[in-house]
Amino acid sequence: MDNATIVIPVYNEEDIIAENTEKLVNFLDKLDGRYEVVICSNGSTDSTPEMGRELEQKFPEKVRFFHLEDRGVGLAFEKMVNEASHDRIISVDMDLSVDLSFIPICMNLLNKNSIVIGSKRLGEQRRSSFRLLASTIFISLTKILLGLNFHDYSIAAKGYRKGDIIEKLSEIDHGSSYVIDVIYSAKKKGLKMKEIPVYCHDVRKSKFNIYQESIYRLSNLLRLWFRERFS
Ligand SMILES: Nc1nc2c(ncn2[C@@H]2O[C@H](COP(=O)(O)OP(=O)(O)O)[C@@H](O)[C@H]2O)c(=O)[nH]1
Ligand SMILES: [Mg+2]
Repeated sequence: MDNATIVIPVYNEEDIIAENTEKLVNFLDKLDGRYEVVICSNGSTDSTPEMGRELEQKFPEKVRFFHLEDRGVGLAFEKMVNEASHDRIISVDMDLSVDLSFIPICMNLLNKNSIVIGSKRLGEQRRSSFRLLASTIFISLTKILLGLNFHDYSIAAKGYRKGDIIEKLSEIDHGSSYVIDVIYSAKKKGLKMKEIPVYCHDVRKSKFNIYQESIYRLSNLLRLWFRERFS
């Protein structure tokens, strides 16, 4: 039997949090094994926190909600992993833009891997051309600078074994670069990782500012490279 904790970071998601959490719960109910959905908001200013608490009431023992004051998906990830009751952790976005079939496949792969990387590059995706270009450049640089050969370092569609990543958790970046931090430290430890294609349909406006996010991610990448090279 496979048990898993599904983690979802949220920021001002009042439009979709109720509907999509219910959709996810219905999907997970049909799978074998026990699960919990852990949702963590940081700094949401709309009614997301109240709605999150209502979801906890509506789905006791299935949905847990946390709210942190400071923004940053890395902070939310750290909180959710610390809170997770199961060793298999699967990260998805609140817009459920990645096909949910990733979840059972990932659960299974986590039996033999420490990290599973769902990659939109290898699957189909309908995303804006600017986002595609920015991610192509970023993925190439990650390969050149850190020697990481994966194709997707976004938050969604990633699986982690809690026991394998917990040690470095307090050191991860507080923004979205935490994904690279976790994967890079797993590579250095020689942990087993597996990349699989995912289907992604994402047309809504990002909650991230794409320009700010590109600069932030790039500087974080350079910082990691610099630290490795000169320390
Ligand atoms: N906890 C938390 N979640 C965030 C923050 N910013 C974005 N998110 C969530 O991260 C997920 C991915 O956001 P989305 O806008 O779909 O990203 P994109 O489609 O990859 O550009 C969604 O569930 C957002 O609500 C944040 O500062 N804190
Ligand atoms: Mg999205």
